[in-house]
This record gives sequence, C-alpha cells and structure tokens, in this order.
Amino acid sequence: MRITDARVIICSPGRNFVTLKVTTEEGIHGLGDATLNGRELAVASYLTDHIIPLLIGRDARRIEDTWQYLYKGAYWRRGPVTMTAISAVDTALWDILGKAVNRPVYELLGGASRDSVMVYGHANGSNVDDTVAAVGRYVTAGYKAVRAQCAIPDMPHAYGVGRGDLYYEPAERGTPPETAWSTERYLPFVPTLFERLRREFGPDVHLLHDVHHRLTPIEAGRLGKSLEPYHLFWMEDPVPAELQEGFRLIRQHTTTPIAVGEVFDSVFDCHQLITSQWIDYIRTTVVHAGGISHLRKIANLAELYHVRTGSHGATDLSPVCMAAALHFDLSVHNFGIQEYMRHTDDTDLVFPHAYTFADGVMHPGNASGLGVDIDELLAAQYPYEPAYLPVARRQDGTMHSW
Ligand code: KDG
Ligand code: MG
Repeated sequence: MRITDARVIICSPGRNFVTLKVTTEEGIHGLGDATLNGRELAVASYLTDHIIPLLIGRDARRIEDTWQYLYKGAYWRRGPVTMTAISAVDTALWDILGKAVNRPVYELLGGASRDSVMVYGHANGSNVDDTVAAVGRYVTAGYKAVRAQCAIPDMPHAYGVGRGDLYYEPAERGTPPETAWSTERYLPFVPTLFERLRREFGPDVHLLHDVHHRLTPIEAGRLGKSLEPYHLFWMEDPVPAELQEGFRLIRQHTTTPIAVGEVFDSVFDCHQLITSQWIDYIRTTVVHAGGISHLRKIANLAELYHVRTGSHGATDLSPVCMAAALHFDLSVHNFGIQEYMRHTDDTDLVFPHAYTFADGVMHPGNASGLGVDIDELLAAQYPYEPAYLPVARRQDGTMHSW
C-alpha cells in the first residue's frame, strides 16, 4: 500500500483550515487536519517542503514507524509546527487504514468503550443575563455540559465572548487585535456568575469555565477555592503551563478539578502534571499533539494516574480533527468529555462528515476510516485569508497572556 501522492489543501470557509490529503497506489485517500491557528502557512510549508517528499513511496500501513521517522528524523523535535504536521500525517494514515479494511477507525483502536461521547458547548455573553440565556439555549438543545464565559463589567474585552450564538471564533482578519485585561476585576466577578448559573439551572448540568492562561498559581488557587460551592466540572488553563511545577500550588489550595493542555504538543509537556496528579483532565488534541497515535500514549499514561481526557475542540480544529477526536474518544477508556464548538454551515459543507450530535452526545458514525471528506471544488472557492488571535495587555500596557 505505497503512498503515491500527498497534498496540502488550504481553505477558508469562514476561517482558515489546512488539510493534508494522502493517496495510495490503490487510490485510497486519507485526510489529516494540519490547522495551527494564526500560523497556518508555516505548517503548510513544513508539510509541502519537508515532509511530503519523504512520504512518497512509503507503506501507508506503517503508521507507528512513519511517526517515529518524522519525529526522530527531524533531529529538532517537537514544537507546534512540527507536531501539527506529524499529526496530520498520522491522522491521514489511520483514515487510510480504516478505509483499506473497511472499518471505522475506532474499531481499530480497540473498539468502542462507550456508546457515545459527552460533549460541552460554549455559552458566552456580554453580561450575566446574556450568559444565563446562552447556557439556557444549550440546556434546551440537550447539552449535558456547558462552558460559561462572560464579559467583566466595565471591561471592554474578556476571553470567550465571541460572535455568533452557537460558535465562537476569536481569530480576526488582519493583524492581531489588542485587548485589555484586569485580574483584579476578573477574580471577584467569576464566582458571582457561577452562583447565578447554579441558582438558575440547579445541580445537574455540568458547568465548565476557561481561564485561558490569565492567572498566576496563587490567583488560580483563590479562584478555584471561590468556585468550590458551584462544583464546576473543571477550571481550564488556570495558568500558562510552561512551568508544570506551578500546578502544585493550585492543587494545594482547591478541590475544583483542573483541565489543561490544548496548546501542548507532546507527552513531554504534561508528564509531570499527570504523574504528580496535579490535574484531572488532559486537553491535548489529535491535531496538535501528534495525531491519534501519540494522543493514545498520553491517554494511556493519564489512565494510570486517574486523569481523564477532555480534548480541545474549538472551531479552529477542522471537522477532520473533530472526526478523529470522536473515534479516539469513543475508544479510549479514560475519556472524560469532548469540547464541541459547532462549525459554520460553510465549513460543514466543505467537510462532509458522518459524525452526529443528539441529546448532548456525539458519535463518529460507522463509515470506514474517519468518515470525513473534503469537497475540493467547494474549498477552492474560499481562499486563505490572513487572520490572527488577539493579544492581551494589562491596563498599564504590560503584555499579558491572551
Ligand atoms: O486557537 C485558539 C482557540 O482554539 C482557543 O482560544 C479556544 O481556549 C479555547 C477553547 O478552550 O476552546
Ligand atoms: Mg481553552
């Protein structure tokens, strides 16, 4: 099953996506998501200039060997660009293998460990009433879990308050927009939001919150402690996680569960977090953390330490990643939850897919392979448009983590 062709397809049906399409001599093709928000063309070049020439002629069935060849063979290992490119190849090869044996990928990963995959949606508002209404819409739509974000009073910007009701798209065309941040205003405000949400919706709905790397460990400890009465499903990305050791301090101060990892690209970013049991959910994804093969290794390590998975699933991860994530989620034993930010209708038309949502849960479908494709003619109607995530500054002008 030799690889005879591989190509990168870049399109922007509402936002930018990079897709790798690998074809074998039998005419089977597989897809891999290679989208790295705001750095899309770097991954496209890495694939086209440095990886695709190495793929031609390789046996598509040697998934692990190809992964190791691309990882060890680069000499300079890891990093988001490299790992996103490797992820795309790995995902495409799993897709090809599934199609070759006419089975859905989850069956090749050990089979279904559950009947369906619980997902959470994004509710956000420019004030508490709006956020309450947004959570209500998700509850009415059947969601069992909802992430709630809200603008801080008298602050022009807050993470998570976006455009559109059912999807959130933070990247803006042009150069990165600047936003302002105040930890002093954020910390006392968030518990008031969740106090209200519990009052409105009762104890059963799972509530989540994304801090988006904005705090220090001791500030995060304070936030987690103040949220304990509202028993969140998780508090996400409380601090930037370059310093894994920083999570020890958060853990000492709160029993609010902690999730982290959407920007991690390998097990080396989280091995200490996992083995020290400083976190409860690992959010690494198929597209950025080495594909299905490497994500399984992370999950297997996490399982030993009572850490469950909760993969990133924002709109900047394409339907190809979403499909792969759902096959992984259905199969992996220590699954926790899957983020599901709906894509726009334009995106869904470009990437027809077999996965479905109903009553707060998803299923990858039973098509062979990943069950997702790309309509290349339609994709060509949406050319790449430069777009960037915002940056954040504290009120005195100091750069802060966005
Ligand atoms: O590209 C960045 C987004 O994916 C990110 O800001 C979304 O934090 C995010 C989340 O939890 O979905
Ligand atoms: Mg996040």
